[in-house]
Amino acid sequence: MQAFEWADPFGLDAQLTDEERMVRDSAAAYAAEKLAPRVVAAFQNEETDPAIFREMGELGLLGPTVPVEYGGAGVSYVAYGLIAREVERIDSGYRSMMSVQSSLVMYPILAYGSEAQKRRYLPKLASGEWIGCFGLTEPDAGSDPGGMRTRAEKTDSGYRLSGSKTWISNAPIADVFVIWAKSDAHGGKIRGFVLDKGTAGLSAPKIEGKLSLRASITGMVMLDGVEVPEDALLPEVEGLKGPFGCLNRARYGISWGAMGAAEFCLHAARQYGLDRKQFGRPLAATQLYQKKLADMMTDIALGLQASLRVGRLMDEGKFAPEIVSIVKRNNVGKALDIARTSRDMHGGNGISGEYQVMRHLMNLETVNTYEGAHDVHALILGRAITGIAAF
Ligand code: TGC
Ligand code: FAD
Repeated sequence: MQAFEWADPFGLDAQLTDEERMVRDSAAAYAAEKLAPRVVAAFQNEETDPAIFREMGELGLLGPTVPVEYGGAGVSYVAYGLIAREVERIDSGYRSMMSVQSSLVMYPILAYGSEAQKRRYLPKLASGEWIGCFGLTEPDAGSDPGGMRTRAEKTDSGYRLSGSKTWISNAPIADVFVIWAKSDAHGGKIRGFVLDKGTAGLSAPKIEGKLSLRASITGMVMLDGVEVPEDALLPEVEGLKGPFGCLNRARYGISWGAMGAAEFCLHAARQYGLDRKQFGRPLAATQLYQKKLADMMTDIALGLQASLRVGRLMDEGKFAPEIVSIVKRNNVGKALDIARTSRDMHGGNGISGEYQVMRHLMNLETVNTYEGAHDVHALILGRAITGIAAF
């Protein structure tokens, strides 16, 4: 009989390849040595360190699934998920920085870009020399991106983009902007454009005062008649399936990442309960405390197995977007509950920055909303079950 391992009940480790274990260990070491010492102050002071992109780039953590010929590491989607899990074990904001760059900026250039766009952008994004952002959401188009107002008008030499995007991760420090707009020249269909920092009419003011994801900078993107050449257009995709193709990858990564944050909260609650005595015994010796730990461990173990299955299917090119909705919605929802329970189990100490669980809880509120809000994923699944769109 096998001994039970509470931190890995289903033997996830044994289901990975040697390469995936190596990627995970390298991400875990980086996260523990370089990210963990910075995060409490970065969150408190609402500061994003752009050097993190270069550090991650050196280790091959940016666009890890992108082929080596374009500067990526050419590893599996399971490896990508494992990176997200290790980075988000420290902070959802750091995972956000990594996953926007990887799934929302590098992926569309790889999947929908011209050869020239791939050669120009991907190596510098992979190394972290350039930082990217992804502009889909607008002030009046969040869950319903099909209602976007941003327009691309044809000019003699290219396109003129006008409109505004909001809640855009990395935008104020971005060098590369992937922007989705309705293009008059393509019958009003949504098209993707790659814009460079410094183009006249393009600006990205910071959104100040977030109470969540404070270590990850967020901004608006203002497009005031931005003129771009013809070759700024991503040639290989048209319609909402362009941005959604990117979101499938990012949402999948989030499903692993949220479990990393939840694992931090479980491990912290377990240790706190073993160390802290009340009524003459450790908190961990009480039935209620143990039940909470058992629920947390169960949800994490099930969530990780589900994400592993989705990752394997993604690597085989055989996934349906709805299974990504299942794991994004489930794992983030469970992580949010786990973070809240862990905060409670830490008593008064749970609200202090030092114990970190409240920071995870605050971050996960954003993670539950972005990349398709929790209820929007329920509606995607409801449509799949009934055949009726109830959005
Ligand atoms: P719908 O009619 O369902 O679809 C329109 C077209 O898109 C195709 N499609 C997909 N393709 C690939 N993957 C998917 N997951 C797809 N979902 C839909 C679909 O086949 C169709 O194609 P075609 O060729 O027939 O035109 O579109 P709808 O307008 O009814 O959509 C409804 C809904 C709810 C599914 C969708 O709008 C939605 O998912 N809303 C949520 C919006 C969202 O997730 N925004 C994310 C913004 S980016 C972000 O949050 C980054 S945070 C990152 C960080 O910091 O980590
Ligand atoms: P709304 O769509 O207005 O939704 C508000 C509430 O109504 C939600 O609870 C939702 O579930 C519910 N709701 C909506 N429609 C329905 C319906 N039909 N039936 C029932 N309930 C419904 N976007 C980007 O493009 N790029 C980024 O990099 C990016 N980064 C982000 C970073 C942060 C920190 C945050 C907070 C957001 C970011 N977003 C980004 C935007 C994010 O994707 C949107 O906030 C999200 O899609 C929800 O849109 P909304 O905020 O407009 O909410």
